[in-house]
Amino acid sequence: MLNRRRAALSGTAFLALAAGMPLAAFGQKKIVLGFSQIGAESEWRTANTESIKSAAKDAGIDLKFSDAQQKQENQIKAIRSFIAQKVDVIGFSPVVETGWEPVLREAKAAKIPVILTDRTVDVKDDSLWVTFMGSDFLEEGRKAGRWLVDNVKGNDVKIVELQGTVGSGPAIDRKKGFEEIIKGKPQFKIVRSQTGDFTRAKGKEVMQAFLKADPKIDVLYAHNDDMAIGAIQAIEEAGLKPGKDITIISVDGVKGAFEAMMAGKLNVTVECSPLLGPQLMATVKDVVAGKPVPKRIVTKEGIFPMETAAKEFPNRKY
Ligand code: GZL
Repeated sequence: MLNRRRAALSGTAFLALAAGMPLAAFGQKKIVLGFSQIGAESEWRTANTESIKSAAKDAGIDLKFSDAQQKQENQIKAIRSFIAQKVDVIGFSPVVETGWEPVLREAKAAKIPVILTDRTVDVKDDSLWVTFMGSDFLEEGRKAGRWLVDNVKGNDVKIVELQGTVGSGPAIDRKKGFEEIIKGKPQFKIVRSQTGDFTRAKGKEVMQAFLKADPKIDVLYAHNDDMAIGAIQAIEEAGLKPGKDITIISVDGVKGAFEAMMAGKLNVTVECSPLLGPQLMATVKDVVAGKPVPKRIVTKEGIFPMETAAKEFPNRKY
């Protein structure tokens, strides 16, 4: 096998191949990236997928893309299929943090490096993945909490919370960061908290239940804009004014959130950028070339209150 290939390769390339580097490492063929995406549950996810697909095209990387419809078993199946296809690199956004060791060990045994994007995994052996690129969800939760403390007055502020997908990194850390800020401030109480699974439909359904159970709700903290937009529909159908009767704090910064803020129905959104495609492709090329990459790449993000929405909206890329 090596002899046959030796004829087609230069000396250094042959030595690198013999050292186990992929042919793609020295431009002998297109890099093949297998990517397992969570699903299409939100505007954020759609923008994330678009960023990955267009960046792969621009980078000349052969992308094998799979949509898991928010099911971990589908992501595991996709990763196994990428291993069988002997892709050069595997990338994925893990729908939840746990349950990944077995399939990541299979990828390591097959000598296929794994890049985590957007969300991370909770595994003991961090040699099972090369790098995690994505937002700091804990800080996003803190930003939401700080905005609340700075902008919502009163000595008995009742908060309801729409959590993201149970067990996912963003849901765990956005909750933790928010609670860290309101801890020791008894005027702020989370009176109800339930998952809306990051979708508009579920966000509306759970908010309807909250409104039935609690006539007095002062604030909604939603872990993403899609759930907040669903909740806005429920609040209006209950005859209340979102953004006025109930202050709404959300995360992502998608176009729908800016439109809601310009309509006066959403008070603030904490930015969480889905535009990870270019950074992912650059990192894939570095990994294939054997260059060192940082274990953690954090995306830089801001916060957009309602009063900034009209000015910022034309600049939005997702
Ligand atoms: C955050 C991402 C979350 C978004 C949701 O990086 O994982 O998943 O906040 C999306 O909109 O569904």
